[in-house]
Amino acid sequence: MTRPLRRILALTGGVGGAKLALGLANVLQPGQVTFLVNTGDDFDHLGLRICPDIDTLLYTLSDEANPETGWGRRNETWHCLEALDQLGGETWFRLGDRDLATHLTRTLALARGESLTAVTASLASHLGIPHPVLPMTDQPVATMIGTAQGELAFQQYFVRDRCAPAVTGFRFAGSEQAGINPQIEALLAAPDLDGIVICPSNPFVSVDPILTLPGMRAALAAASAPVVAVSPIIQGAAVKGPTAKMMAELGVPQDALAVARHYGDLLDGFILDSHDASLVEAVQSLGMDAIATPTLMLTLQDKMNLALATLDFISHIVTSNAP
Ligand code: FO1
Repeated sequence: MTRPLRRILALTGGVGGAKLALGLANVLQPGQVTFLVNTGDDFDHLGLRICPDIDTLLYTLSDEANPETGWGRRNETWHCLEALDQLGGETWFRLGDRDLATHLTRTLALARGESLTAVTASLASHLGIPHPVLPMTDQPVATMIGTAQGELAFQQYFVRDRCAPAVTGFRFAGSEQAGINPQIEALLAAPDLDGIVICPSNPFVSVDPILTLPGMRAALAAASAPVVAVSPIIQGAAVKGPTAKMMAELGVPQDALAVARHYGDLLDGFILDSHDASLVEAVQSLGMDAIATPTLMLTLQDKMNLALATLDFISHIVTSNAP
């Protein structure tokens, strides 16, 4: 017999993570799921504070996301960017007219002294999102990409250089001075937290900035809720983004097993795609539970199905761990 799950915490980064987040948001009640978002991608650009992963999640949860790119807003226009180009401004990072309203609102609020947590809560509320969306920290953390040509700031590597440079390692500048968002710390200690989900985001640049925050791994391990990750790799390839390319460049095998090994003893369970069912036993031999289920999320129904499968898996782990 399994009992209904109470509260769930979902760790998420960019576009891949936001898909499962949307599934969870659709199958859970408001108040049942909290989203913990990577802020290592955040940067200052054109005088504005840009928080790409927060905005991708906010737009996805409010049905405002651009369906072609997964980031930015739907029905976007680019008049400001075109005028900027005419004036010789920087246009490699594409900020749409409607998207600019978010960056303006955030930048002004931060300048007034509001925390990123407060600004994000206000944006989420104005976009009609009933679930808490929490930045991993209120202090600035900047993901830096080590490459053969030297270190690059994340968006220079990701957008300007289109992930072309071979990566040699990662650094999360400011992480040592950053504190875990206090609301996350409280949730991790809450007795009704029943599950922690690591969404299928890039392990190196979307999830590791979260896990590297001082005390985060220990707080996740100390939580009574099981930690379950969904593989961002299917049959050796990433659905979107540079995860598989990074694995090859780092000399790590390009498969879902390597992702499970990367998270290691943090995990109680790992979800593989059905196409990788042959890896279930190898993942279990790492000392965690494992299942294989369809993880490719093309439709809203796919996202909800994966969310339900993830919650079932958590229930199964909770039940089998019960005294
Ligand atoms: N990604 C791109 O590939 N090109 C862009 O021009 C771009 C602009 C952009 C603007 C606002 C925003 O919130 C996100 C944007 N992204 C863009 C996506 C973003 O940089 C990455 O997807 C994430 O940082 C990786 O998770």
